[in-house]
Amino acid sequence: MRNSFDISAYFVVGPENTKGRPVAPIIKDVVEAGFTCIQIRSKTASARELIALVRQSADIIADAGRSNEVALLVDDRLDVVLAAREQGHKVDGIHVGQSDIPVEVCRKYLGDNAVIGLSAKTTELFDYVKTADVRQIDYFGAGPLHETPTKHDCGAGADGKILTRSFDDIAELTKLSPIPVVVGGGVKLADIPQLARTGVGGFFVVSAISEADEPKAEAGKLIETWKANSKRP
Ligand code: TZP
Ligand code: MG
Repeated sequence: MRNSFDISAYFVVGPENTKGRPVAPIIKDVVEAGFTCIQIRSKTASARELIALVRQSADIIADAGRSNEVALLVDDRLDVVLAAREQGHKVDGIHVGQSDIPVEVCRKYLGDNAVIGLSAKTTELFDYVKTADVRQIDYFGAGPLHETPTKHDCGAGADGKILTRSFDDIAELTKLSPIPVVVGGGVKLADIPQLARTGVGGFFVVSAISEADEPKAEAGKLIETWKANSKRP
């Protein structure tokens, strides 16, 4: 999976994002619409709830016949990834932030074939992506494009002010980074044409889909619009 993963259309979700609706049917919609990466992320669910969601997601991806194309990742929780794997579920990797479990430790426990993503530093972003040791990392998450209620502190600097990224910033970041970059934070359908034209590796969304009245239709529109505007093959 590490050599073939695709971050172009990346959905992040947990039970706190779905307006009280069950998460698994929304994941099914998104996988069927053609998303390439699913990240389970919850700051409220228990370990058991997360493991169950990982199991359901792995089954959904397998039932769609897309286990070799769609990466299933978990935010932060190395313990959940290990427990789910121990129980026989296919989880491809983890996404961590700058204050989470170090990527070297994740790599040690998850193996060479795992996909490991890291949220890039908010401050001094350009210098950071140029100089970071990326040997253990498969992609950077970066943003936000806009302030977002889904993650209030996303993009906050030391002074608490939120720093958002312009499309020009994202194009520059894409050129500087030695590994693929996926951009999110406040991304909506209307942003996708310009975002795709920056050449960045992909977009990630939570609420654009998880709060939509019709998640499958919304996921389909996001993918179509990305493909119609992306410079990548
Ligand atoms: N990481 C950075 S911003 C963000 C995460 C998980 C949330 C993005 O949510 P939304 O609803 O797409 O703005
Ligand atoms: Mg984190």
